[in-house]
Amino acid sequence: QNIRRLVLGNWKMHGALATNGQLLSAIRSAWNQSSGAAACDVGVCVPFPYLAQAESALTDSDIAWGAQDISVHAQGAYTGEVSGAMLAEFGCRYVLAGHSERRSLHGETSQLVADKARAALAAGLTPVVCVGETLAEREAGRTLAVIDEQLKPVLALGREAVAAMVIAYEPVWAIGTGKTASPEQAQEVHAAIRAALQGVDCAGVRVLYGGSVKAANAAELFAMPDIDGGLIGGASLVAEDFLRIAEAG
Ligand code: G2H
Repeated sequence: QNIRRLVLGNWKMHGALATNGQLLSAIRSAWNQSSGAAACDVGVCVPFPYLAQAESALTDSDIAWGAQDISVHAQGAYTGEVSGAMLAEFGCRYVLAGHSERRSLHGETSQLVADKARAALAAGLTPVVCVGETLAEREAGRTLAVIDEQLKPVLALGREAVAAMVIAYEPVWAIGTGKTASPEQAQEVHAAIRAALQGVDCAGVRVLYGGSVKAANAAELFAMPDIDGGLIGGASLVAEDFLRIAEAG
């Protein structure tokens, strides 16, 4: 099956107006001149305050933008939360749901992550649902069981919902650590995710790999049969690196 690739940057809590401006215009002009856009979708998930900047810098380009989190609520007395409708007003296409930093630092459960995915879909956004095991879970031989548990409430949203999502596999032990899963290690989990997606008739959903993806290792990861692109943290902050990864997509 030929699944269109996606390379998505996750800036995390990095950036400033001046440096963002340089980064966004560098990736915009280079990607627009590249032939890569024919084969691969590219986007950047920026901190909330910079959504308007991303929108004005990237409108009418081949690069989409999005946010890193979303409220499960549509509106109301939820101080500090940001709704899907608000993200849509700023032209977001993507929103991350359940990044491991949200799960571990903010106690997000797999059910909450599924609720966030549903809120994103309701606002017309593409949720990028992140799953991944910790080092302790991997060493205990629980990797596939953990992924299964994390996917369960998401898959329960049903075929139509799942078909409109992106899944990202990010082994927690490989995030920002410089350790990358080997292509074979990643492929094993991606194949299991693909099988779970197939169970709801959604085998065509894109499954991204994330965790210390760099220009030097992107091509070998993306060459694996069930890896459909990447979720890129640190390397998405350097235009040249991010573009090289996108070219590998
Ligand atoms: C995983 C990834 C992007 P990094 O968190 O979401 O970050 O590429 O820095 O490991």
